[in-house]
Amino acid sequence: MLNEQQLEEFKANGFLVFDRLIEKPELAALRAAAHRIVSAFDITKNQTVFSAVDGDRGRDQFFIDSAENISCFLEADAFDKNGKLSRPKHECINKIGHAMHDLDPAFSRFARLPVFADILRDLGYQSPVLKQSMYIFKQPRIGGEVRWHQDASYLITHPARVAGFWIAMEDSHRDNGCLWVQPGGHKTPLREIYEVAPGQSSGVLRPLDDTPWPSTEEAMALEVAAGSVVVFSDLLPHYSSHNHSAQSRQALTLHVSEENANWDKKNWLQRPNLGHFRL
Ligand SMILES: O=C(O)CCC(=O)C(=O)O
Repeated sequence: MLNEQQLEEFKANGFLVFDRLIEKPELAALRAAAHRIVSAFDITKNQTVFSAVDGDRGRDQFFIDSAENISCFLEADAFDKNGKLSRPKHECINKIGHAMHDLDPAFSRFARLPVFADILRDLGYQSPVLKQSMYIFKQPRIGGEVRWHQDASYLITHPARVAGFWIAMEDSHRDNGCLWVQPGGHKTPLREIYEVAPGQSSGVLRPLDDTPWPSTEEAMALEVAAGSVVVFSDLLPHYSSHNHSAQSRQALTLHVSEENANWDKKNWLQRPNLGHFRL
């Protein structure tokens, strides 16, 4: 699947982009599945917000439980100043997470396409297991910023052995909040770690290293067409801006870890019931 040049690029930059790797009918099936999940979601029963700008405060039991179910999280800016939702339900959702790849037939089938396992094997994964899936809407006008972070802060293994796939469901560009990365930034230290003590329903983001996040000059915007796939290392700093445009920027992410790497007990994401699916 990967040629020598791509392997060298991944080693040097910490990420790789595959232009339009996923066919349009596959994208349409996932978008329809996401739409179905939101249609079935009773927004009067739970209005948990997902915001990635607040140092991860506000995570709660609903968030922790989403490790093993399919949950919808709302955009902070979907609420007006009186705390009422200001738009139709389908335009209020920040993301769906985190076990669609186990529990929803469309996501489950997609995540098991051989292409993902093939890429991982070429990158040196011997026994990759799927840990989480997220469908991120980046809604028009209100899609929130995802601050600079490294995935190893949230998916902790010993040794660090996690990879992320980011799959563009729609064309993604600076205006609608595309992904930004720091080429080569996977060689920088892990800056922080999000840990949940056993039995607790929220965690703490603990600083580890004061290396600054990338400057504008060091960052690269990944403006990609729908169907493109980015694979990145767990130490690669990445970010996406608020979406001020009138277009959404939907994306699916899949995160995997090496089965033999030790999954930390303080990870927020624990899967005692669903176990692990090996790709
Ligand atoms: O899609 C985005 O805006 C950010 C996704 C991300 O940060 C992640 O998957 O780790």
